Amino acid sequence: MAEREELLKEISDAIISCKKDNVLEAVNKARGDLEASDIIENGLAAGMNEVGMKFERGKLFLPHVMMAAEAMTDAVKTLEEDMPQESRGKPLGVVINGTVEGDVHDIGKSIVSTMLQASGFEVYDIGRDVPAQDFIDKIKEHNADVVGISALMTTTLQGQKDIIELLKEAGMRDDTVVMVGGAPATQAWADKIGADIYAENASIAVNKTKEKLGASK
Ligand code: B12
Repeated sequence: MAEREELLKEISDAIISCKKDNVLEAVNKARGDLEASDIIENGLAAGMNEVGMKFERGKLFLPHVMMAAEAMTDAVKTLEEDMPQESRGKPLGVVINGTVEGDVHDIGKSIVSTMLQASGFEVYDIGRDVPAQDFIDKIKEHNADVVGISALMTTTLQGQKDIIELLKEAGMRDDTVVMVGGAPATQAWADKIGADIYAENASIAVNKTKEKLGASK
């Protein structure tokens, strides 16, 4: 069995190469040995972070980032098949999860949806570039316990606060657990806008949601 570190590095290097075939090959090689969540967080996402840094330094350009993003999305879809679904009679809670209006970044948000679903939550992923009012309407429609709000740009972060304000106006704030995330979000930001949960990655999001809803596992 190849070393975990070696397999993860191969995956992250493949993402950095921005070639879909390389990514799927490296992921398929690791699938038998490593858990899907490990591959996603420590292989694919690690590579994507590196892509982001190279983009910032002008070493990679937007078309490369788009190719890497597409490869990552496909790889996560493939890995969903490997995730043991924690099947219970009743879901641990109902979650609405989306990316704020004006923001098309959805890779991280979709990973959070996938991991919550695999952990026994009923998840409605409402997509990206979602108007604030749509979050409120979907929470009502599905009688959701939790709303996950993703924002990947400093310019769209404010959208998280807007949704909290709308929840207050609708008299729904006390009945809805608000969870925020995305690269520019921090615990300090979450505290400032009065969110209930901040999570820096999908595994932490699952643990904190379970903790908040009092779910045992
Ligand atoms: C991939 C990418 C893209 C792809 C997105 C594809 C897609 N389908 O998502 C494409 C190429 C389309 C893109 C476009 C743009 N991008 Co872009 N993009 C990135 C990049 C490189 C990686 C993001 C990513 O997917 N990371 C991997 C995932 C796994 O990590 P993540 O998203 O952080 O998610 C994890 C956590 O944050 C957390 N999380 C995420 N969401 C949530 C939600 C909840 C509820 C919780 C609890 C947790 C959580 O858990 C996730 C999993 O662990 C970042 C760089 C970076 N460092 O983030 C830039 C970046 C975000 N983009 C940036 C920019 C500027 C743009 C563009 C404006 C570029 C342009 N000039 O046109 C456009 C945006 C258009 C728009 N209106 O939205 C900037 C934003 C700068 C800023 N102002 O803050 C960044 C930081 C790059 C940079 N330094 O310039 N981008």
